[in-house]
Amino acid sequence: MSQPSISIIRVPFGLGAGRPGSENGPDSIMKFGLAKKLAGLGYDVQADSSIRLPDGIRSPAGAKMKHVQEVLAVSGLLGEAVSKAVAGGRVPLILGGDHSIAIGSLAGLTRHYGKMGVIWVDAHSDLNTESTSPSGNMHGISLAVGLGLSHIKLKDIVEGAASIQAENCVIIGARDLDRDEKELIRSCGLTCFTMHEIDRVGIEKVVREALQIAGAGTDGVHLSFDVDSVDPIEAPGTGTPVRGGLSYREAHLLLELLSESGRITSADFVEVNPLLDRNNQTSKLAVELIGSLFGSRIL
Ligand code: HAR
Ligand code: MN
Ligand code: MN
Repeated sequence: MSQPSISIIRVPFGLGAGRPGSENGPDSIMKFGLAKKLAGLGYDVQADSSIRLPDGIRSPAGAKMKHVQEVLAVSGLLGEAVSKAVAGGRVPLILGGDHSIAIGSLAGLTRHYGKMGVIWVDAHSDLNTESTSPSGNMHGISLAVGLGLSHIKLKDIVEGAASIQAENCVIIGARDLDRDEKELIRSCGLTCFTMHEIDRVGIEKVVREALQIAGAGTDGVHLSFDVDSVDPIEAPGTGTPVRGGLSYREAHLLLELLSESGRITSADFVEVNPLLDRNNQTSKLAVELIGSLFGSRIL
């Protein structure tokens, strides 16, 4: 059987984060050999797509949420590129950029998948809204947008898009949640496997349960992988590091198990910040982890 083809979509956009640098993530991940790695695993790789913020788009200064217009513009363009990849039978692999770019991914994907599961691997839950955000940074609201909880709706970004459902949505790796996010997690019906659950039952059981939740009756499963889910010892190059994260092996095993399941139909890898990295450790780790998702094995 031939492997599906992969469309790597670069999104060099970092204005959704509170500090600069994640806009350099895509080029850095590519520089450390992603396309070659995937080609070596037998995939046909299309890697020429890059989403640029159009000239002249600037949000008014002084608003609570920062760079909303820029995020919307990039989301629209990314959504169309993702949609085109799926329509062409290719697996979209989206390289951020900060995590606000997941808004565009979800918009493009939900045009095609009527009932899509989402596995959100992150130290954070990105479940703030315009009213609860403590920072005004758009990367902290992206999952809430996906769930239809923000003023921003996916259907206004890509025609034919729709919100995802909380019951098919799972967060893995959380350890830094704001008060309103915790309340929302308890009330909205999504599943959150914090680091506490991972410590107690192990990453394998957590991933199996996550696949059941995101995979039950769904026609696609999107993985949104924020590299700050990994412990800062292994992934220092990220804007909002939080100690106590996934170990190197836990991160790999998570992606290996997702790979084995055969259920993942698209993925984001976000929040790699080369300006904050040590010896390009985080970019190199991202290449390795993406390799695991697409079938790279020790033996
Ligand atoms: N919860 C905080 C906020 O809303 C911090 C978000 C942190 N950033 C991320 N997202 N990297 O996963 O601003
Ligand atoms: Mn995130
Ligand atoms: Mn995060």
